[in-house]
Amino acid sequence: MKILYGMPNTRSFRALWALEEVGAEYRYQLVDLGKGAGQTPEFRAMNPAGKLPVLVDGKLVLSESAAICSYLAECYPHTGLIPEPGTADRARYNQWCFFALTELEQPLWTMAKHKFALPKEYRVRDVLETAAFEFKRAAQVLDAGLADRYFLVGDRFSMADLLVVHILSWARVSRVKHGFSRLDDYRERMIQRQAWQRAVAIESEKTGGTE
Ligand SMILES: N[C@@H](CCC(=O)N[C@@H](CS)C(=O)NCC(=O)O)C(=O)O
Repeated sequence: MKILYGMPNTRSFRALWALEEVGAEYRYQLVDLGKGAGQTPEFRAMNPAGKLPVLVDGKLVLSESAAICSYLAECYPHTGLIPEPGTADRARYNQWCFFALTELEQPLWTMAKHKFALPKEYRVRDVLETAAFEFKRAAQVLDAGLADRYFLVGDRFSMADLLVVHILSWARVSRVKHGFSRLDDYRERMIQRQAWQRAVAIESEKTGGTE
């Protein structure tokens, strides 16, 4: 059985949602980062970065949320959550996954780091405005990409949508505005998925909160 090491309201939600999308059998192992559980020797043996999520599947110990989502999609090909390798759709899928992590998420992460995640002495409040500007610029690219589309790739939901929707949700709870109503509508459509709702319910059970 697969084991997901995660904590509510972190990027491990992506892996949790992905597990629900593919219908995998898994156990959710809570790692309380606030209590230093990411820094224990046991956890760092799995992920030297001490970060969540980590997925254990037999002998495979995998970190990086996007890698976990793509891996799960490949393990359950009948779900169609990742396009076939070597196709234009797969190339486009990769494009959006890399965009999600390097362009859309990074400004949000920069804001989070400089508001609370970094030790106080490393926080620079002046970068917040720049990061907000960068987030809007990335959102504009996403908005254009969705201009005539229901999903990011082809005519079905993929893990690329999952990553991007998680990031848009992160912006929403952090009250970071992008100003594109099409992105709000897109997010709203995607979170109607039953797997998203099950993942939210699982996290809520653990915390009383939602992602
Ligand atoms: N690029 C990684 C980032 C993982 C990451 O930064 N996770 C955060 C939670 S959202 C974490 O575990 N932070 C703990 C720490 O920085 O010590 C991914 O997408 O999985």
